[in-house]
Amino acid sequence: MDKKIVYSGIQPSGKLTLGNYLGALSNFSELQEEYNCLYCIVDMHSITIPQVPQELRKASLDVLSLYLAAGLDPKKSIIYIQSHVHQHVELGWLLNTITSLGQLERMTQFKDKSKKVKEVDAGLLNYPVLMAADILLYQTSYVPVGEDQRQHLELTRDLAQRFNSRYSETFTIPEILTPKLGAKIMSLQDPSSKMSKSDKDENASIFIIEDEKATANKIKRAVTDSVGIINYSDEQPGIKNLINIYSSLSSLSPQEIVKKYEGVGYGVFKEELAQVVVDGLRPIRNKYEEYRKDKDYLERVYRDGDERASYLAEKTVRKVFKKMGFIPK
Ligand code: AQP
Repeated sequence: MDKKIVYSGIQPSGKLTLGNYLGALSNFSELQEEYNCLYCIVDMHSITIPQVPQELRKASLDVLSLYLAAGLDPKKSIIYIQSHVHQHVELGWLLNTITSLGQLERMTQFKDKSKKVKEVDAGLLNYPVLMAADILLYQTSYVPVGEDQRQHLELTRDLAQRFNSRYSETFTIPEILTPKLGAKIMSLQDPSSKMSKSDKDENASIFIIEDEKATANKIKRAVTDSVGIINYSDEQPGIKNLINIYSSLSSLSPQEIVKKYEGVGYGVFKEELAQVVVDGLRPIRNKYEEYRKDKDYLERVYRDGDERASYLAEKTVRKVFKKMGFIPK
């Protein structure tokens, strides 16, 4: 492998949202030309929140189909399922032993997600360590993820540096690759929290796969404000979020959008935004069904990905075991 490595993954923890698309998925395919890419369905992360087993199985194949529909090519990239490559869990455990508890407790996602569950399991706290293992296993240089994952990537870099200085140079230090606009897409119903596939309110998220009418209705119902003027300002977080969505799916910058809609009411703006979103998602929506129906092809893709990913992961884990003092078997 002479090209640099790109690594990313998405959890099969529900229906993927426009946030997942703009923050991650839509940026994956163009990287395939320049880098050696690994794209993972991170099912072991999903179980940090309770899952219904048959839904998890279904959602894993849904994510795989979306990867393919978004243009990921199994001949160019390694596309695989995390639980098939046991080295993720092995490296995750080893990295846990050099991770400080305080650093994990300070993670924003941990704080947010632990508020939403009755009982906080250790898996939720340790999630970023498994994520670090995912990335470090493959000597990754770049990680294309949304802005919301920056803190986890910082932890990954800290762990890699800590391991390298304690046991000698082992891991490549990865860098985050955020989308051009870089915005976190917020909930349509509460612009102070991010659009998230586990949000219970269906109106809060646009799903990549849903009826065009449902998409348009959700945008129509999106929470705005009483100012009545289209501004790109923190004082108007609902409108700002809609402008970010518009800009991410068009060639217009937020400032150009503000100019275009000067003196125009929210109703018209929302209607035109709905058209931009529906048009932007149409290509992936059209291709998705074809892949999702073809179970044999999906199986061939993930089996081949497993083989190629396992080979690379084993090389790293063997090196790490040796450096930490385990007797080779
Ligand atoms: N709202 C968002 N804006 C921009 N990017 C986003 N991502 C997620 N939400 C937004 C990006 O999507 C990728 C996959 O995320 P994930 O499935 O691994 O987990 P997540 O970040 O926790 O995403 P969700 O939708 O909020 O899932 P749940 O509800 O299961 O926790 C990442 O690259 C992320 O940056």
